[in-house]
Amino acid sequence: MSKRAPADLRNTALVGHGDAGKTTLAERMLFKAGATSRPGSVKDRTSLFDYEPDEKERGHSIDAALAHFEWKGKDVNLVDCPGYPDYFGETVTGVAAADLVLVCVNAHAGVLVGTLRAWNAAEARQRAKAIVVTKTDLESKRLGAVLDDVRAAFGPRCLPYFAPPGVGDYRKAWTEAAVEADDALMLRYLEGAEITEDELLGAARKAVAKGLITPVVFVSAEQDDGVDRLLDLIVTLGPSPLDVPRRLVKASEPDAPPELIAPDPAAPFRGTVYKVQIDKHVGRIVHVRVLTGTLRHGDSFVVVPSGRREKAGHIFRPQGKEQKAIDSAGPGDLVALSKVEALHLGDTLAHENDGRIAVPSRYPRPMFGLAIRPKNRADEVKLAEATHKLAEESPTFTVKRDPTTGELVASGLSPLHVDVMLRRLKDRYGMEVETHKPRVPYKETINAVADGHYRHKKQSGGRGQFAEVFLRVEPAPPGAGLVWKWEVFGGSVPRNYESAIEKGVREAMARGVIAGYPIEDVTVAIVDGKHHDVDSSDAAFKIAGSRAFRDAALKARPGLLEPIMELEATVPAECLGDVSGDLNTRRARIRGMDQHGELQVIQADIPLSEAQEYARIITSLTSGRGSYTLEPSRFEHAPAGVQQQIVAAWKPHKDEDE
Ligand SMILES: Nc1nc2c(ncn2[C@@H]2O[C@H](COP(=O)(O)OP(=O)(O)OP(=O)(O)O)[C@@H](O)[C@H]2O)c(=O)[nH]1
Ligand SMILES: [Mg+2]
Repeated sequence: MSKRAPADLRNTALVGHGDAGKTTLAERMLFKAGATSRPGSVKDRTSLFDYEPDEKERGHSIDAALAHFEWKGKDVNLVDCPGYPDYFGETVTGVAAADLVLVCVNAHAGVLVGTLRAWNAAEARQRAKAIVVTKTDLESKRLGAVLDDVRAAFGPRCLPYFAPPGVGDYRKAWTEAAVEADDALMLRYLEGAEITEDELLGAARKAVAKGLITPVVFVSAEQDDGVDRLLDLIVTLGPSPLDVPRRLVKASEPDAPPELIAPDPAAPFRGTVYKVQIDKHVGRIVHVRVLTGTLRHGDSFVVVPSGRREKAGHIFRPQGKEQKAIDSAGPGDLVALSKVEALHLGDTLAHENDGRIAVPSRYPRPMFGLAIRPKNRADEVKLAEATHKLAEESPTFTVKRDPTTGELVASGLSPLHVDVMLRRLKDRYGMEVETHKPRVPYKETINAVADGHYRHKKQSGGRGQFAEVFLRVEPAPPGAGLVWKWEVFGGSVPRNYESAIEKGVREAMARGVIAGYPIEDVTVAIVDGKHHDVDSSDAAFKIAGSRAFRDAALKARPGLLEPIMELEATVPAECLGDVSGDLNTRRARIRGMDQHGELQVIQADIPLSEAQEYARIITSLTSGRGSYTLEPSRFEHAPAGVQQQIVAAWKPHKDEDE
């Protein structure tokens, strides 16, 4: 490919609900532009975008994939994103890379939850947008109604770009919206002056970049209808990287209003890592978007804000899974670097460490977890390495040891997402795991003030063991953990045993007293005790501290705290009754409801134990048309019924200090 100016570059992402026909459309665009000799097909497993073996097998996209082509002298980068909510992290990735986001709406299905979420992801990053109505061959007679649906959901600024038959005439609305982006033109328009096509086009381009107009195009990738018009739209109305200032913030104040910088090719280099990929053969591939300046083969740069210096070896331009080496990359270029082990997703790279980073993308939190264990116990270390690699690639997938339950928990956006990742664990790294539902990490606490006492005495010939501790426990505020007090007067317990006693108390707290979960948020005051000059020791005081605490905690009305999550469910309005009714049976408290066109958003607080299976529940309540997010919020006292069940199920093991 010949090297072009940034003004001729068009970074474009295809997003939208699953099955909208995005990959098929991307293939058709590549083919029409002459970049491929025939359009690849998802069904025949020949798509250049869905190149991973599991994408071919499952028949849908899982990872965002990039390819490029030329159209009418412009250089188009196209990122095809998966549509299913299970892989929503990849939509965020595609939006980060693009200047124009094409939100696809299946003509047959209309605006769906996935369409709304994709639109919102583009809005959140202030990207220019266009709507692509796909599969028009299935609904050629209803396109006017589809446009109405789109305008109801995304506003009256959604205007058809070349209306097909049956879709009214929007020329006047188009002109009026376009001149809004250009004050001088607006004046002339209001005075009734003649406005040329070129002037109008210039204004329309600005209007699209500013979000004043969202063009709507109608295509059938399968029938090859409207695809060339979409390509024309991208190159004529889509912003170039030079039209969109990049947003920087101080690494130390990421929430402050961003500073805008012009994407100048002559400025010093700055770029951002928008995707990390671990390839079986090539190893680590780091995808970088150049923000300003130029990156040349062999240049070195620093990671902000750590200041670590790295070197760009070869610079590649991806075409699906193929990588072609290029010499340099300028503003807007989407390039891949290999053999740079220490670069991570979201890193900002720059010529010098000035503490300024690109505004980071926001990914949804993993909300469905499965506890995992290697089938072969000897593989613990190998498993940790492999899951680390997987998690590096996928910002919405984590593998962490739960500090409370000790379980290794793999978390993703949905059961399907976790399933896909665990299959990759097996296929790519040969690691097979057993899975089970994770235990809920409850906590214990106390609800009253109580005194505790223990006298530890053993005489078994030779030197004995002696220690006696009196203490008091009190509830402490949430989040306080352990508040430690030493109230011993007169030296009945020498201060040099304090740390041994505290150690004993902490061990007893970690073991819990009613259900085996750690006790938190208590004040422990050591008030009195006895020691013996010969027989007392740290070990003896540790035991006494531990037992005295247990004695007090059991008398202090111990109780169970359960984790509460913030749930946000987006469902078709007609499912609202079923979804909220179901939430009421799960001890959830509904905090708010919002209507967005045909969709309803419900906010609620729900105990984690009731939300672990929510992915399956919402799918069945909405026939797969609902989606949700879940964020940890706080701990609350578990109701008596729940507490009794968990306490009854607990089988205490013998005290470890005996
Ligand atoms: N009738 C018709 N079918 C189409 C058209 N485009 C795609 N399809 C079919 O729709 C199905 C889904 O197409 P994909 O291109 O995989 O859709 P996608 O949006 O990439 O799906 P995800 O990646 O899973 O989000 C396939 O069976 C295609 O053959 C079209 O223009 N008309
Ligand atoms: Mg796809």
